[in-house]
Amino acid sequence: MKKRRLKKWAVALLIGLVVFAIALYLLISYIIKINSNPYKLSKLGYKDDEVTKIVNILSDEQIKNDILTMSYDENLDDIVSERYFIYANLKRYLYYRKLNNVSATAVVTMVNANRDRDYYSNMEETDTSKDTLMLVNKYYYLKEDYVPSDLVDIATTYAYSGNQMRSVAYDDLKSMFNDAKTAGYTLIVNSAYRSYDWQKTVYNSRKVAYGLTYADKYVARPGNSEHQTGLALDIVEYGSKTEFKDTDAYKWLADNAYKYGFIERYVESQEEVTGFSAEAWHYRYVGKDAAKTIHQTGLSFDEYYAYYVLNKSNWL
Ligand code: DAL
Ligand code: ZN
Repeated sequence: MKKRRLKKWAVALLIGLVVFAIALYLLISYIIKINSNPYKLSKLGYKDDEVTKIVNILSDEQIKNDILTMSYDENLDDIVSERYFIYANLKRYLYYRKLNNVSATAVVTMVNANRDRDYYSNMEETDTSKDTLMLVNKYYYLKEDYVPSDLVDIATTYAYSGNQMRSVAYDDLKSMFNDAKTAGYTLIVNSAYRSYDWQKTVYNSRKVAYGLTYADKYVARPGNSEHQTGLALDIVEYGSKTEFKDTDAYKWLADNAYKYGFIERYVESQEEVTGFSAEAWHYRYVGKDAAKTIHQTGLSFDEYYAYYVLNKSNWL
């Protein structure tokens, strides 16, 4: 009799413990859930598929410190999924998208190239230690007294006399022009290194003749020209009267320049990004690795710089 009562008591205790354990488990699970980023995101209004994308791409810290402090944004999931998404630009992307009804790809392209800001605004001195990858455009400038330390005269086989460029790119230029010649095209450099003062003269004369808007479309302001880097070259076909962009020589150069570390810098499809009208003749030395990536991806150098040079952590 006593034994039986004890048995019953033991069973009741066991059941009680199991129920308690289940209740505790459910409570802990619930607490963990309501403190998790996915739950908090869904509470903010993000749908399941949006939550999945966001948690797969952003870190817990990024979600906690930034995303959860902002209100729901219907463009967030598309923007973070972009190939060239840079986390540091997130708020600028979202703001730009609010003002412009364009695709997530266009948003990332424009903001990475600083095009959410007016040309020649928010200017920063460029980091010349980036060497052949230094970016000079309408947002990054070179100081008036910047002169490359390794300028060399370009032989008249390759350039009209009086032209200089950085020696770091000279061998590649010679190989490129020699191979072009073998392919049947004689290329020549019209204009290479231009000092700050020289660029000032070019820009001012264009401004006086045609006005500010026109000048800004075709010529960089002094300090903002790639020609001051000694890495930019204006190339044409020797002796040809045809506009360079309509020549086979141009076609050869556009297709092959990357193999020698050069890129066509101002292309028609990127006028909105670079801020310059297309210039079939203007080539920029960036080195072979960068030139190859730019050739393969179709990125502008401005976007390449933002993603691959400044934001290296993105691709390690
Ligand atoms: N024409 C190019 C943009 C320059 O002036 O540097
Ligand atoms: Zn040029």
